[in-house]
Amino acid sequence: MADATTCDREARAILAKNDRGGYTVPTANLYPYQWNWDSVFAAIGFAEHDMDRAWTEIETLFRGQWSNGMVPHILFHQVDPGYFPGPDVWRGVGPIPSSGISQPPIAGTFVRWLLDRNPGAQPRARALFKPLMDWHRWFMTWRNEGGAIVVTHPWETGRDNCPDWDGPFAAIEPEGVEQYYRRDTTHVVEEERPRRYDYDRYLYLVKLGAECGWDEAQLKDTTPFRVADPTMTFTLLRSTRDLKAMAERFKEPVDEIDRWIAEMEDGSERLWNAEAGTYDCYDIRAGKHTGVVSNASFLSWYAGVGGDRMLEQFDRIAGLTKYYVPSTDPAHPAYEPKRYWRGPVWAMMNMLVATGLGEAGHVDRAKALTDNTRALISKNGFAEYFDPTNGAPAGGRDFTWTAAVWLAWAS
Ligand code: 9YW
Repeated sequence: MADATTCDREARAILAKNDRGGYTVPTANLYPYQWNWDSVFAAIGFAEHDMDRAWTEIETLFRGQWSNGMVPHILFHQVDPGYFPGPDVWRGVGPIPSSGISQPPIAGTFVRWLLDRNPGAQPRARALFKPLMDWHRWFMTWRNEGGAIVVTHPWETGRDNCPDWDGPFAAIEPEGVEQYYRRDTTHVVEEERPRRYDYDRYLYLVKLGAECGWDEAQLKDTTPFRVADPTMTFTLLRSTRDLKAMAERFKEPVDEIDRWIAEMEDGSERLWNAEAGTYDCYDIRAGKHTGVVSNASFLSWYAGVGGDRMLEQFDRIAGLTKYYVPSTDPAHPAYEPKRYWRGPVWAMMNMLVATGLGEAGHVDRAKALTDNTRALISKNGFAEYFDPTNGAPAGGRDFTWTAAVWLAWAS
């Protein structure tokens, strides 16, 4: 087990190593581009020792914003053949080659977080305020199903192969997907990555979007995959609350923001699966809940909804494995402790969950979760994710967001 000072040093070195000049990659080789929410986590890591660099990370991300307000999940600043699917497959239509979908909108929350720590940078936060509003408006216009926020691709939630997609995917026949060559499994062992079955469907959905030029109006009617998701709904709701706080500070109007908050507070109820006693996904096409307790279910405190509805589930799951929160409930039949979002622990999700718990007054649980995650990292390194049963590192190594949350916790 490395001591805290050694870990701090290592974490800073990882951010420096993954810095490509104005933006960081999640990790070399496996993910050689700028990812949306990874960059926001990178920013709070940089904030520990370099505030200017922290702001730049988010500013670079917003340089890729589309004219309709969408901020893409990947920006392909420089083509790298080590990653598939690249810009030629996605055919994004923004100012920088990009994917055609978004990612969990945590930027508003962490722009406010940076501003609180660095009030002198108010002009930089102000310059980001309108782009943030435009992005939120894009979600509320195109991805709003009665106040629950939907995704049109699993990659959009950042929880690529979680069992929530098993039902919606079973209804999809991935016709017309050309032969392809995966690169991810040349970097990471297959057992820790999504299956071929999932990749076929990921690519099918990319093909559908690219073929219509990522026309949201058309996709809304035609895509077979339209699923309301707790990661998106809860991060957007939380980020909208933070936008409101900034609007008040900047003396900007808040009426539209208030409407969004009210809508999403109502919409969160659509994600409450009373039968299973959890927040989960809701498959709009099939008209049913997905029935999975995931680490995203516990973002309800972070969003400020549901009171302590999830507390019993939280305590049950926290007691099942040595390290928590596993991305899928270990009691679920689809749980696999090493396979990506089907079981492993993700440090950055834990940071969001712990933030919500702490704010809701569950300070002891927030501290226990943070301590558990810090012990996991100091014993096993800055991996992309970890096996909850024994902490074994999995996926990519020297990972930006694991290093970043370590530093954010330390600062
Ligand atoms: C993809 C970069 C991304 C994360 C996601 C994670 C994975 C792969 O890697 O996605 O192609 O988007 O699931 O949360 O942002 O670290």
